[in-house]
Amino acid sequence: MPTLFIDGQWIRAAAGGTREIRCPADQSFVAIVDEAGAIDTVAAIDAARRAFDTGDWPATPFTARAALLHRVADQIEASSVEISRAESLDTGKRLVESEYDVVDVARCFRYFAGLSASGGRVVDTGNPGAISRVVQEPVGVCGLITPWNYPLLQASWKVAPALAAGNTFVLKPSELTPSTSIILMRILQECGLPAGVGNLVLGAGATAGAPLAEHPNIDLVSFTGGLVTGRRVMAAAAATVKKVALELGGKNPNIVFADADRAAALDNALTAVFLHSGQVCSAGARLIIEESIRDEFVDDLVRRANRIVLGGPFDPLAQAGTLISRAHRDKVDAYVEAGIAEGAVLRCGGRAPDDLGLDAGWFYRPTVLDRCHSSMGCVQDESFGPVLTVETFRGEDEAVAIANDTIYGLAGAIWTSDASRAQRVAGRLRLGTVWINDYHPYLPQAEWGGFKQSGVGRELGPTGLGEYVELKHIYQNVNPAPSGWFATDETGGD
Ligand code: TXE
Repeated sequence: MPTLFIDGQWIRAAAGGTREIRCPADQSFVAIVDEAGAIDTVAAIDAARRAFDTGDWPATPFTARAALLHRVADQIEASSVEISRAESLDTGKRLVESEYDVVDVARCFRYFAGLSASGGRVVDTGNPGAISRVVQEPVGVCGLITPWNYPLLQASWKVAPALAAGNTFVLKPSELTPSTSIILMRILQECGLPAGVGNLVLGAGATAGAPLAEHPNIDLVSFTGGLVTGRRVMAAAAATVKKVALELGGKNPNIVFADADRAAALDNALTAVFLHSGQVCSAGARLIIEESIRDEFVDDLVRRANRIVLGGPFDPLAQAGTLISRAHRDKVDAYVEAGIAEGAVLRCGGRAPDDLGLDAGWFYRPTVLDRCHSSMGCVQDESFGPVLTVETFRGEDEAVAIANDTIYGLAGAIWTSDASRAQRVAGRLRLGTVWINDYHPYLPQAEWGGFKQSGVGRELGPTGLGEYVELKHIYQNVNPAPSGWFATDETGGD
């Protein structure tokens, strides 16, 4: 079956290219999908442009758009088994994690279905003869570029608000994980999305993705992925001054004070960094711990990390899965090697597992690098793997200074039993999300995004919808009259 969806049709790539998808946990065959080139992406942009400029969708009443989003959420829930399985096969993540993701995807569509984008406000003109309104309108054609770690979830964070606000879009998921985006487009089609409103292109970033940042007919590009690619997307978008939203990951601090609930802090320090093998933009990859408790805490953490069971997506005993690709595992390994060369002490992991049955996958043992400090590359750079660096502090000021000493600013946590300290420190951290005595929860109602080089703009929440909205000021003089600013024929001039 063709897998590009352009102008309401499932089609093959113009040049006939295809790509084979294999499960990173064992290299088993998953699918062959079409590989778009720039020509296909431009065709998709043209379709989205026509649907926006001449179609009904942007002016469709919000209630009708919301009803469609609810139908999509229903269908996602009804297809949960198929979607979770497809997500796990593409990413290698454990099935239970994919199942959680599908619940969140449906929730995201419902949230944006309930958030009206058709509002506006009346402005006091100070003139009884004039009416002034600021109204919200869709931005236009949106280029949506997503990564491989949470393929459908990240697509839903963009597709749902884009549609809620009345935009049309071209979605380009990661070339490594296309399957659930294909299912999403099928569901959108079944739920009655008009032709051209939603389009899907699959393929490599440099060919299929780049036109979404460069093309003058794209009004907004929303990108989630790596920092280097994000900078490239932003630079390309500058040529046509399009709106840009970027979510670029982080190097997130997890600060543990000596007065924290030790058992909870320890358990969550493991989840913070090793969930999905660290391939999470908000992973708590920097443990910043009060010096007085460091030895015992880190010893316990290493003991627990050593016991984490790795396995494939359908292994019921597995607690963590594989990395996405050989290239990514090589990158993580090189990062650990560089950390050791810089003086970090390897406490556990630092290698692929020896377990029989895992040798065909790109697994990497949970790794702890001890005795780190913030001037080290392994603390500053995102590994995006199961690697924790450990730094210590004495006192609140030093904890804050160390945590903020990074180019990133996505998320992080504070563990303490002192509520006023928790609030004080939360206020001083330059992060888009701060958790207190918890790690990882997010809500579709609350904005998600980063300070500093973690990104531009926000996803989720009312501000997440706002990225997909343009504001227009409409001023009407209900009693038109000459302004008298310039001389009239009667009053002067040559
Ligand atoms: O992501 P890329 P990669 C981080 C993580 C990881 C690193 C690189 O540190 O190791 O990024 O990962 C598309 N124009 N994150 O190389 O390249 C690409 O096809 C337009 C953090 O896999 O950023 C894919 O769809 N698009 C992150 C998407 O960009 C382009 C999640 C992301 O790929 C493009 C993933 C171009 N020139 C990795 N080049 C997070 N924030 O959650 C590539 N793409």
